[in-house]
Amino acid sequence: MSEAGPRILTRRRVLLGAAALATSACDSSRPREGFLGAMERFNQRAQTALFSPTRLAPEEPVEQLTPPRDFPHYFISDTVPLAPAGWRLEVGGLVSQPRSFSLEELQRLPRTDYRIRHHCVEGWSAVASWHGVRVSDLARAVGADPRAGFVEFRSFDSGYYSSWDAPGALHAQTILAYGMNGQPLEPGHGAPLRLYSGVKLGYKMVKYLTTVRFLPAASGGYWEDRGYEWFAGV
Ligand SMILES: Nc1nc2c(c(=O)[nH]1)N[C@H]1C(S)=C(S)[C@@H](COP(=O)(O)O)O[C@H]1N2
Ligand SMILES: [Mo]
Repeated sequence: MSEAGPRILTRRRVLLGAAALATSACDSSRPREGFLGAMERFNQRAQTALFSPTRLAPEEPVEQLTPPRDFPHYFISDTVPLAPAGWRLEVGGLVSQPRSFSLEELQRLPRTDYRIRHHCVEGWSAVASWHGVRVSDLARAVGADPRAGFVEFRSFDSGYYSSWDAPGALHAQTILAYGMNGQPLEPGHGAPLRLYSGVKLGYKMVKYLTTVRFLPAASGGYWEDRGYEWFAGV
């Protein structure tokens, strides 16, 4: 797949100044340097300060559901990535009990359900209901160190990955989803397990998960390394 430069600006970015409007991530091959890089660092600080861990993305009414066949499918591999036999989720980093989980083991942890809107940086949005286990519940299960300010998510989709600030990752609406619209997650949407959230843009929600690591510093991300905003809050 290919993604064009960000065509939508988050409300906060618009509020934060017209200067952001004058720039496009496509203008520079090294968008993190110079003016745009300075703007991103400024935005990141401002967005982190504005982020409310208790604010919830609005639940959508059932009439707003996007017909399932119209919900786009994105993956960077040439064909739909399929889970390797014996798939397990590895969880490690700054945790007291690093371990791996089968899907059944994850499904025995508390389940969270919601119906919210997805925002892709390419300009489309769509609504689905999602269910899975909160990253915060997983963090508790492995004894994540509160000093881990970042969480990294990796996949078996040609190395696609992302890293999140801990407040975003531990938000009540950030889950490792194993179901969509009441059904088991389909391969096109990231089976067996994907990240989903009400607080980030689509490219932060890594599908086809393999590992979750609690880290003392941010790593990058597939699109983030190509100049997309790292914080990417909605
Ligand atoms: N592994 C993986 N995760 C990914 C992507 C991807 O290409 N590979 N694309 C991201 C983008 S840009 C979006 S908008 C959402 C799309 O999720 P969907 O395919 O279920 O609509 O997945 C995100 N997670
Ligand atoms: Mo996206």
